[in-house]
Amino acid sequence: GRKIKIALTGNPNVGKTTLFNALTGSRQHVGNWPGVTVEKKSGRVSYKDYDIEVIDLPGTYSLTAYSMDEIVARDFIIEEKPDIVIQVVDASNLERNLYLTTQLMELGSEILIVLNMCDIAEERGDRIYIEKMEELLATPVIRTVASQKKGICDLLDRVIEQKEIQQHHGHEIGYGTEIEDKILEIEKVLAEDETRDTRYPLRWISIRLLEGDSNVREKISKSPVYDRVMQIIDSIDQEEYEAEIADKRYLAINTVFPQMCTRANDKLTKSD
Ligand code: GDP
Ligand code: MG
Ligand code: K
Repeated sequence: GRKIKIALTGNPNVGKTTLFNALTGSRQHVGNWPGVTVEKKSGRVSYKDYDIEVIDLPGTYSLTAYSMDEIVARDFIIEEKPDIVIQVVDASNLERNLYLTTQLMELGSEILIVLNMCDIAEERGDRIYIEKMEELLATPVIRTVASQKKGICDLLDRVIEQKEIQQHHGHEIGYGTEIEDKILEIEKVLAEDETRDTRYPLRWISIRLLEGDSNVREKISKSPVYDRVMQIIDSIDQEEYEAEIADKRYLAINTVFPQMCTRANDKLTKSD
């Protein structure tokens, strides 16, 4: 069959492994990521005319390089370029899960959001407006209850559709004139290095450097333009930039979140 490679990502305890098992059954392989003691799980599913490879990435709250799990997850997404990155989201904890979404979008990957644990959200009386969510995030959104194997076929159908359409999904966040100017400045210098690893998006590297990401810094340390990039970084108040970038992400989330969801608690407060 035709090949599709998908990666599962998401915060810990959102049902990623349960979904992975529901998708791949016994066709699994467990090993380690090269060079590190982080577990790597991959598996296969044959669906319609497709041979789909599924990678269960380590669970992470963000992709900021605070842990080996985060580095493994983001390097895989950038270097192996899965056709689709599936973010498994806990529907009963949607807002908290969106921070990772903003970071995934910056990696430039095709994203599909799986809204898992819909049973819990429903039971509690939360309402999530799927079409609004798809529109605001510019990604497909599929409901699942992985522990009951609900929504699996819908998900696979959508994966195939997204693979065939190959249109870019996901909104990027704007960080305001000052930071955007710095991002452009760094991008320009980085682009002069013809030996650079082109799998890493220039915008992503630039933002990460402004946030003080030492792992990304290490990655470009052998570059002939390294010193010039560091001059730009040294010219800014790095901590201030880091805080402002995080603020802009939370602002973006706070803007879209109330439009895509009404929680049972919200309704109670309104009628008070
Ligand atoms: P992971 O850390 O993201 O890999 O999460 P797991 O797959 O280990 O799941 C965490 C817990 O949530 C387990 O006890 C699962 O049985 C449970 N779980 C997974 N999906 C669902 C779901 O859709 N609804 C409910 N109610 N529980 C789920
Ligand atoms: Mg897991
Ligand atoms: K794992």
